[in-house]
Amino acid sequence: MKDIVFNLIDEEKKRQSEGLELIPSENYVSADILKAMGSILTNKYSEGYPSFEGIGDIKDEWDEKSIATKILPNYRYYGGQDNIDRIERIAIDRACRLFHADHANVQPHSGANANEAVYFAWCEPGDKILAMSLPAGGHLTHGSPVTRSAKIYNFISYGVIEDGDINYDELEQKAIAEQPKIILIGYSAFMKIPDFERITKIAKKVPGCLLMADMAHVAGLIAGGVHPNPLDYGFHVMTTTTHKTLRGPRGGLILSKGNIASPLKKPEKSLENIPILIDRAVFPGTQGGPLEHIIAAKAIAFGEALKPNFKTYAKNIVENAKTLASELIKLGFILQGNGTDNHLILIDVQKSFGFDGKIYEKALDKVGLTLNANSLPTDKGAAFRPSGVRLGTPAITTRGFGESEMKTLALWMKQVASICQKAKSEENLSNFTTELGSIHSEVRTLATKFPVPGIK
Ligand code: DSN
Repeated sequence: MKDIVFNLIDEEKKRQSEGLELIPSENYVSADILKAMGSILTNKYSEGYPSFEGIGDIKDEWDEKSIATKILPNYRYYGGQDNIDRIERIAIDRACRLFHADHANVQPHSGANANEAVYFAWCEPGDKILAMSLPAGGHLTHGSPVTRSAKIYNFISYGVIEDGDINYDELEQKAIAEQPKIILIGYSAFMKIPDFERITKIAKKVPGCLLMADMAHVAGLIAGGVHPNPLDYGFHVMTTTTHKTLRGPRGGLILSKGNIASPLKKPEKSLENIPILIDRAVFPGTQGGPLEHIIAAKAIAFGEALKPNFKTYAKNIVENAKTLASELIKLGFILQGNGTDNHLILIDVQKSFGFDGKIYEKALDKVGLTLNANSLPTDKGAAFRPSGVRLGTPAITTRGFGESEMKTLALWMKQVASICQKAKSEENLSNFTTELGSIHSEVRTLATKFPVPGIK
């Protein structure tokens, strides 16, 4: 008999096919990626790292450059690794080529694990880390007091200025005054392009400071060449998730510049040794057995991102976001930063329409448009009832949406906002079932014209 879980998976397939995913950190993976994730590679234990010996015989047909030839001793704790080693080496090599890194650790289970491993690789308990604050658009793992890292390290935060850009003066002043061990540039609700050159100059005033970028949100834009790559500007480390704009399986990745050496020998703590310090911090420092079925799927995703058509995808994500932002503005929406330079849009719902982001999120859910309520830099209230909502275009761009669909989407969003204005509360939305239902059926009709990859 079919396990009830499969019924729920079928329901979720229906939800994803018939609705539109606007959460900026979500995307739809290819059928190949799904196949690798569901493969027998999950049966294997592979603690440790692969060597690069004999890698020369693996080559991508679309790329003339040969696969990395760095030789490392094999460092696995279990036998039977021949195939796994080859798969992980392909993932490492493709990640390095994609992001211009000297080294890649493809084992972090998530972005949070990736960040924690970098802190562990470079800092001692109590050391200072300078990062963007959560309300300004930073991430939980960048020092929110509810996290384990915040109990171990001493996080200091910088914010944003009114136009939504990083407060570079504050960043510089705090970097010089506090002399942190890490300066971290990263965010989950920030619509500008960081000035990496300026940040590198600031970091020169902090000797021995590790420059780290958490590019989880924009990694796909970097890979597609429509966003600068911090590793090209002197950053030492870049962490990312693999499932957002990068469109791979759910997981983490750490890219670094520096010397590649054996993870077996504990190296001196120096910026040149960062790759090896990171490898040791991931395993055995903070994780056990790697998820090789996910690593295989990461390798496939990096391969997809190295192909020329990924550049078109990345360009379309940004174009769609800019179109959607300007259509929303025309319809009376007030946006944080007055628009976007990447894939992400933050609407000040309170200022635009006089109700909070949670009501709007719930109402949009009822018409098959999924996004999330989000705090704004100016929010003082509870995180559960923030003033804004956050949305983005990576997933709908994967489905093939373009300019005309962005205009339709903006109109639906305005119609739902007008319903919320009349309803005034979440409970009262039930009085508007007919209006919401009619928008829902329009959403469903459009959505089903643009199939989700991997869903038959
Ligand atoms: N949860 C992710 C996001 O939605 O931005 C960040 O980890």
